[in-house]
Amino acid sequence: MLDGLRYLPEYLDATAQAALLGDVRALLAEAPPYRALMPKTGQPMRVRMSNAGALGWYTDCDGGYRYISTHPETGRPWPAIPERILSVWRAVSGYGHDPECCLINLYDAAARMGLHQDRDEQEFSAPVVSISLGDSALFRIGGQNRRDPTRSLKLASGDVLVLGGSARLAFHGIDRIHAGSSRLLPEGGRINLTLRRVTLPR
Ligand code: MD3
Ligand code: FE
Repeated sequence: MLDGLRYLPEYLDATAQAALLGDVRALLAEAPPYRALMPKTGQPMRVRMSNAGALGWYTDCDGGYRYISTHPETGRPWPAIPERILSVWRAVSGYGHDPECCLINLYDAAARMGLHQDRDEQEFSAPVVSISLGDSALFRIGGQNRRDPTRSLKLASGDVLVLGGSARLAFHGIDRIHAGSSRLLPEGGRINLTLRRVTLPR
């Protein structure tokens, strides 16, 4: 059923994780994290976000889920996706074009992400690639219908997940963060990088 799910535990060693974290810190200095607002309700998401790449994922009260090319607060274009992050995509995606979006999700110990599908893109034949840094998370993934049975995976710092095939449109979410499970981030919490192709390559 989830034929396109590839779990690559400990894909990044400690040195690679530290290097990637340095890249992420530089990105966040350029494009500060913000709390996106859920469509209609305007309820702020618990997870703080930022983006790199030509297109950044965003939501607010009026506009709904979408991709935008500039930071909602600074008005500047999103910073480019760092080469080290692109090389993970090139090594694992099996897709012949680079991603357009690197969504950076920042979780504190109490943050969760409800079960959802990623379907704001035009290109679904490209996989989504996820890189976890910092505290472990309990990740849950089901099928293409919200009520399909789910299974859980623990995502630890350095793990990479590739979601292609039927997994690309599977419902998924983060049930909890295991505070104190990693020493990569002195401030604690978890960083997830999600790489996505948004438009159809021309
Ligand atoms: C399965 N992020 O940003 S990463 C998201 O840990 C998101 O921050 C979670 O879901 C996080 O949309 C989960 C793993 C992941 C990412 C994208 C997927 C799983 C996915 C897209 C389709 C199916
Ligand atoms: Fe998602």
